[in-house]
Amino acid sequence: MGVIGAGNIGTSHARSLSREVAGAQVRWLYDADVARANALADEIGAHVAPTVEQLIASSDAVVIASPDALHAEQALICLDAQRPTLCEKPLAPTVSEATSVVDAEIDLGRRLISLGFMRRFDPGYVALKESLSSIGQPLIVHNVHRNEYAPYGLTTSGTLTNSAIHEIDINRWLLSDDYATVQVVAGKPGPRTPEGELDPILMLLTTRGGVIVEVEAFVNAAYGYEVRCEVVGSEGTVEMGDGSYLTRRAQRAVGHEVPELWLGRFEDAYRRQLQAWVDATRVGTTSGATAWDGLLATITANAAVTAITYGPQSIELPERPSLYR
Ligand code: ISE
Repeated sequence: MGVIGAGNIGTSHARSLSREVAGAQVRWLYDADVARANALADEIGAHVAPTVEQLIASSDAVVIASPDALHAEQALICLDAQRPTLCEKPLAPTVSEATSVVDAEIDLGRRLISLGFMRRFDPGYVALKESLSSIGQPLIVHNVHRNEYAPYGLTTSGTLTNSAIHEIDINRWLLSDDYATVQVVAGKPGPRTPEGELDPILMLLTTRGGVIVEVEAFVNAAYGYEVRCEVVGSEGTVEMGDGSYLTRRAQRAVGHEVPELWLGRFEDAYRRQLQAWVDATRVGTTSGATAWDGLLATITANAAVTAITYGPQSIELPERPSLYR
């Protein structure tokens, strides 16, 4: 395998592929910061590739964990070289770049991209999806997505295309439904919100089947990282908490620790996602979300960005190509 990017998530994927996931070895790493790539390469016994192109040419399969704006151009090189690829979300921040990847895959006539919407592998979300049949018809989904501090200094559009895009994908997957409309409501900024940005925000989506999906996205929530989801159905509700399983009582307080970053909360999901991808790659298929799912999420996130300025938007989706049926 080759891993592009030795930041937070690239490091986590490279370590996990080397130590926890069966059937894969990380041979190549690339990062624009060579010192960072060298340190990780020494740690896991890999080599540093001088360029992205060389990494892709030398690897049987590739993980793209670079900054969002580079995902599409690197995915295109992987497709050109016909390498199975696990591309971190988002497929791209813009609709035109995401479309170029889907078009290239269609031209190739084969699916090679698996998209890193890892929540689809999270035991909490999997259990939530399985339990939906016990609450009648889903009517409303309430979502909370909070970061302790804005990762990578996210701006408001980044909150939608990088962070809340997880809710866009996971609710579509939970409900097996596509979106029809989106609007965004912003209140007063918190004291940690940078000048000119909106945070927290509420994104309100409706699905084609008529379900309301409400998302609180708060990237400067100060106290830690938290993700919750509650589905309200016609016969009951089911709620996924923040994924903590231990309750601690000490110093006259009861509770549990809140992680700083998503890597803690979704550790299991990331590992399961990598194992599923390696297993799929070995038999020539993909796993989890596809490039098509990535394109739909990027279209929806960009409609939400437009909604900030122009009010509620209807979401126009292209027709699903046969490669993704
Ligand atoms: C980050 O890139 C992730 O993917 C995390 O899961 C998400 O919670 C965070 O907000 C994003 O910035």
